[in-house]
Amino acid sequence: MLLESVPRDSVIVHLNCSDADAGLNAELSYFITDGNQDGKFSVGFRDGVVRTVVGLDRETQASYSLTIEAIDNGPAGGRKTGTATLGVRVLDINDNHPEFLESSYEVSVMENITTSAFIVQVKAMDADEGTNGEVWYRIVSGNDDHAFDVDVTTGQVQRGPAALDREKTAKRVLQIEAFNNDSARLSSIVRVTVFVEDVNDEHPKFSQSEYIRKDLRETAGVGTSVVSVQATDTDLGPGGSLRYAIEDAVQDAVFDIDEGTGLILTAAPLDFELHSEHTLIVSATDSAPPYHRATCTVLVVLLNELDEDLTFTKPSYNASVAENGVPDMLVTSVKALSGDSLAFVEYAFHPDTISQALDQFVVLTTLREISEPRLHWTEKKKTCIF
Ligand SMILES: [Ca+2]
Ligand SMILES: [Ca+2]
Ligand SMILES: [Ca+2]
Ligand SMILES: [Ca+2]
Repeated sequence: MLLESVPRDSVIVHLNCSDADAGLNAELSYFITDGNQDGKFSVGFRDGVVRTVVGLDRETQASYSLTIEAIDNGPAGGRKTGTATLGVRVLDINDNHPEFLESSYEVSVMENITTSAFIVQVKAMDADEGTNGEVWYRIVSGNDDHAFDVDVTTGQVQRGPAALDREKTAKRVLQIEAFNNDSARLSSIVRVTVFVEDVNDEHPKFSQSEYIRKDLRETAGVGTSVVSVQATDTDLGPGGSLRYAIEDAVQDAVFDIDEGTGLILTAAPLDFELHSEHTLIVSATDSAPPYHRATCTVLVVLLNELDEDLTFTKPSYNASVAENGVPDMLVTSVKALSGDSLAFVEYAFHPDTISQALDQFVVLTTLREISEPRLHWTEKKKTCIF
């Protein structure tokens, strides 16, 4: 038995043949006559020492059966021969790396595969024998997040504890090592590319949770742009294609939305006096099952405009004053109401008011609540008609 690592020119055995004759008739010559086709062995012509000529390789040939002949030097025609068989068994050493059957591996998987789901089988062969040829596997790079596992003995790659996410990384590249688990640790590495295929697993996201449009004129016509909402969805194809809708208008439905662009328009006349602001719930929904949906709020605040008439509480007011009344005496109060929800109403005498009245009375027009403007007596006068 020989280790395959035996150096060249090593002595294997010293043949010890004997010949009962004397002189030349007993002088023996040795030859290998069979089993040495690859010339790995030699035998000393005279001394019968069998040696290795070159290094051996168990993986090429694990055993030899050498036929060795010994011939005496008797006269030609009368030589005697003897043969012996030398069995040589070559013992293994770990001198071969595991080698992957493929130069690289590529596979596609859906991003939502579950833990332990099968991904790909890698396989390496090792020409050595026994534990020297046992191949173990491990992932040496590309798996910092533990999205993959490889079975140490079978080389089966499966999903690990962490989920895959195409939106984060659509192509994963692993380096997998096949190795002999001994001190020599012969190994080789193969590249495994995993293409992560999309599924519709992302929800639309609005750029803001609330959009506010202030100062929309209540007289804005139908079709006026109000505000544009925007949502994004990072899935591919229909799973990332969004449609907008007004889900719920708390007040009357006076708005419409472009389902493709998210632009909100007025769809009916507005009226500050009816609703000074509008709150809408707007949704964005993707276009593939299971149809993920997100919502946002849109607040529209109207701008009041003077589109309503002012009316006095009475068509006419009558007041009497004593002719000896003193200046700054209260004569009467008038009150006007506005349909425009104005905070202030300003009062003044009508331009047609007669000049005597203008000389003798004054209307207080300070910007106060509309309730109490007062006419004041300024000078004696019997009657005033405004
Ligand atoms: Ca090996
Ligand atoms: Ca070997
Ligand atoms: Ca989606
Ligand atoms: Ca996706």
